[in-house]
Amino acid sequence: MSKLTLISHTLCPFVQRAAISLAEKSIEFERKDIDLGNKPDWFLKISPLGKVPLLIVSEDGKDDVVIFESNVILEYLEDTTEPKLHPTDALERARHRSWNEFGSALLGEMWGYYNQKDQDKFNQIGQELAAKLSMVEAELAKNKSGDFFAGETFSTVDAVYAPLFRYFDLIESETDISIIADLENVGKWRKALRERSSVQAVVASNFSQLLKQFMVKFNGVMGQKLAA
Ligand SMILES: N[C@@H](CCC(=O)N[C@@H](CS)C(=O)NCC(=O)O)C(=O)O
Repeated sequence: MSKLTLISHTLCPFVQRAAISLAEKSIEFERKDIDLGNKPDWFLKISPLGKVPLLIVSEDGKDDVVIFESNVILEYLEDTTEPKLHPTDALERARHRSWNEFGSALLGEMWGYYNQKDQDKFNQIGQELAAKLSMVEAELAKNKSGDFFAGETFSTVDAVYAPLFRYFDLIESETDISIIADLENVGKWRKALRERSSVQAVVASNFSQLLKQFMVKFNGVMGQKLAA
């Protein structure tokens, strides 16, 4: 069995997706959080993009292998470990991968949203985020039962979106912004993810407070609302 080390950061949503998958599969791993504001030399040497997460796979008698990019880490875990979170049907699996890519794009937009200093651009990104999540709402409506992306079973898509929804949870609880609150299926999905033990397990108990401090520091439209 390989030894797995997840190079992480306390707040990183991309790290969380890998950690959630590992928790769902009950796989032991070592987590090493680093300071992204002061990246250690050993990290810069092994991270081609200078980003977390990295999954270091150590096997007896072999050189360590560094896997980077969170969706690739999820795929590696799907290829090598049980239970599978991906569907068995190839087309369904491809659909899940497509929505995982969409989830990465949404995280990019979320970053631009809470960084934004210009009120008009902030409003525009908010509308774009809401429009994209309406597409997710329509996708969820295809399920006959169950509140996860695939209905009853937890999948990698759940691991990918759970960290995104933490931003919305914080924003809705601390400001007057509720750009996706009227999306019914997304609302049920968010609740199911919030209650999932693997999702809860991958962040510190003061995560919301830390995330709030992080977003306030940017002193953008969102930061000012959160600080008020
Ligand atoms: N596409 C990458 C994104 C990872 C990413 O953006 N990580 C951020 C932290 S959440 C990072 O390491 N940023 C450091 C930097 O860009 O210097 C993935 O999916 O793994």
